[in-house]
Amino acid sequence: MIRVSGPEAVAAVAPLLRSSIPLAEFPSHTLRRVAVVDAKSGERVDEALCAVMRAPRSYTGEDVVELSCHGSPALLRMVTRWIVAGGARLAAPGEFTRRAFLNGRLDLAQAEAVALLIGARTDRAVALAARALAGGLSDQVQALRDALVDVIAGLEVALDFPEERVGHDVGVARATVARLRADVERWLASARHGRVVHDGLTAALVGPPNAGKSSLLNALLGRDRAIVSPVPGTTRDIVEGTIALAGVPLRLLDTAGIDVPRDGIEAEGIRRSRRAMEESDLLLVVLDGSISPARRVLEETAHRARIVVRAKSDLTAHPETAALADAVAASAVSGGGVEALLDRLTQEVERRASAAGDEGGIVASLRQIELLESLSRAFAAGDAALGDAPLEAALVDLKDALTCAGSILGVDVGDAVLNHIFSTFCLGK
Ligand SMILES: Nc1nc2c(ncn2[C@@H]2O[C@H](COP(=O)(O)OP(=O)(O)OP(=O)(O)O)[C@@H](O)[C@H]2O)c(=O)[nH]1
Ligand SMILES: [Mg+2]
Repeated sequence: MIRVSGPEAVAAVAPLLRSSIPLAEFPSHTLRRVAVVDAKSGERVDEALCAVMRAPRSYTGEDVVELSCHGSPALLRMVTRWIVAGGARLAAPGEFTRRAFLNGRLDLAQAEAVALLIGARTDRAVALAARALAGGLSDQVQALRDALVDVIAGLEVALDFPEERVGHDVGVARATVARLRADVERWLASARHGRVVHDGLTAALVGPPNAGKSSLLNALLGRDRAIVSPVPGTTRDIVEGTIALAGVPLRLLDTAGIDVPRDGIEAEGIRRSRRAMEESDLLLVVLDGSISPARRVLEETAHRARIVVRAKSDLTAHPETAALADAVAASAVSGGGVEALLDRLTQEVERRASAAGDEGGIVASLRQIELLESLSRAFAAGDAALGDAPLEAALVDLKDALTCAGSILGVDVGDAVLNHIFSTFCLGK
């Protein structure tokens, strides 16, 4: 689809189209069949569907023409080139959404939700981003702003007319600030969980050589991803694959077995294993269940969030390994225990992704999360100042809070912030 936005959109596209009525007379928001022609030679290159959405009722708030062609990259390049020759220019990344924001069609939290929606990798991440796009966070922050403006105005009146007992009672103001702060804390917790749903988690399979790590990776992924062999030290590079558990992308990293390296290549492999461990949210410590447990790896990972796996559970278990508390037995050969391991993993993922389900769930950009944190700090300072400092001091903090809330919605944010946000979008969005 080729999208053209701006006051000259119709003029830029019209010369390329042949249709029963001229493009300029198309009723707004209706789809019509058109022929796309080379404006110079008049030769037909495609049959397309075309819609004109007139300002201000369009995505960008400007006149928008959308042309759905058959979609060969060569054809689209050609038609785009002709439209550019007709007076348009190529859009910058995220420029349509930026214009939508600048024209008041979306607030900044919603504009960022567009990027989150595009980047969503699971149904659950899509649902969270869609809610943010529909104004989930925006409505809450807008209501908070209104309440805060009310408190600030009341306190200012009280400050100006100290004798007359008008404006806000400090006790009432404090109660409101405490309530707003509690709201922000709740949103923050929710947004942090939402980030997990959006970004996903990483789990590394670690353990001694030959324990069955690569076989287990393949079993968990349900495909033959990593090389498996009876020779210890088969895996050297990190091999990865992603599965979705509870609607959260989980990146699995298969690593080189950790032992005393026999050569430089193994030493490098083990160095990479340790780096993968550091980068992971969770470890799957894989032990060969048929031999005595590898104490070294167990000790090294003792302080980490981990699931211990007794691999090769189809073989006779070694009594010491079988005695390990809370280990999950699994066999990549028979498939036994793999479901139970996936269930354990799902529980771990679910615990990090949501404390109380997605009810009222929020996914926010990192920028929004930082602003929510600043907002919470400003409320804490404001609350303390309302307790024992002059009103002026509390007002400074509450006005800081107001600025943070405004920034989430895009009030008075500068070009630098907008450039940063929209540069992360893809072209055409
Ligand atoms: N019986 C049985 N053998 C297994 C099982 N899983 C792996 N093996 C065998 O154990 C050997 C090592 O398996 P890998 O998956 O390559 O082990 P690894 O931990 O990735 O080994 P390195 O990459 O060398 O550290 C291979 O011969 C596998 O066929 C299992 O569940 N049951
Ligand atoms: Mg391996």
